[in-house]
Amino acid sequence: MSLTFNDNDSYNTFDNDTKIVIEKGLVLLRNFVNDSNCQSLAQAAMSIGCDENGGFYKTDKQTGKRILNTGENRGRIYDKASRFPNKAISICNEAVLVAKNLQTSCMPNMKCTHALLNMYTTSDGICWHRDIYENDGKSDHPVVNLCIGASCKFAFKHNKDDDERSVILNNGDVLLFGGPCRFIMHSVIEVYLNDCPDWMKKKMTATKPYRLSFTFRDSPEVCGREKEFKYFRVKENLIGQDEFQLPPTLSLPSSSSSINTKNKNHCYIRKKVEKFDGNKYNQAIG
Ligand SMILES: O=C(O)CCC(=O)C(=O)O
Repeated sequence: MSLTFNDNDSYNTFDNDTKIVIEKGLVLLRNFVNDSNCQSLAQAAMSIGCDENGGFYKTDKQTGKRILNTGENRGRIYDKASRFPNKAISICNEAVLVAKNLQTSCMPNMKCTHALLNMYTTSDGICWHRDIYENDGKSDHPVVNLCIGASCKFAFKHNKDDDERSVILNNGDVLLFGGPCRFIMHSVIEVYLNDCPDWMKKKMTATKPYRLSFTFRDSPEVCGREKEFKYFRVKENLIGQDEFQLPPTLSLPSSSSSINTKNKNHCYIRKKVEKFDGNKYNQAIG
């Protein structure tokens, strides 16, 4: 498939208003990828996702029907970087460069070895977790998250008992968490399928609106072992989250002092209202 990309992404501009250090190690790059490149990346993602072997779907053994491979409303593909469009990897590299150069960002470098591509087909998001597994990468090098298609509410906090903070991620936004935020707890609280770019609403394809996230990772330890991480089943695989201890080299920023509250549209704090809900915890996870 030939894809067209253009060079008008916002990383080619000097627009600093769209580059936000939420706190040390947590950077949001608004509208980083232009709409037409997002559309091309979505096209490429859907083509990878339709792959009979290793796409977003599997065959249900009981019904023989094609279902999403997480068993939930989300399709998931984890693989080496070379399986994904070169443009996606270069966006990741540019985002790291930009984030590193922001004063106070404390963002380490990273070399993208792998990517995880999620496709959300309903408003269901992903439950609270930390990216602590081998395929997430062992170092404090950032996880780079590119949002395409429908928007979502993405929440984060350092500790279970902290107040939840969140940002709305829109088509073309990139969020990086590395350094002191590399192991931050995060969750996609909700996907807003109605809030998506025009090209997704148009009847170019039969698909309904969806959200894609490319999350790029520096995980050289799993090179050649990608098959081991092809599936992630919540009940069997979401282990060790409660016992997780931050590596001693990574000191936690004090919860509220470093939060960027300059623009409430970018980042806001929500008072904690929920109790721990075991059922919710067992929802889909990547
Ligand atoms: O889809 C997202 O934005 C987040 C995905 C995520 O949390 C993960 O893959 O660990």
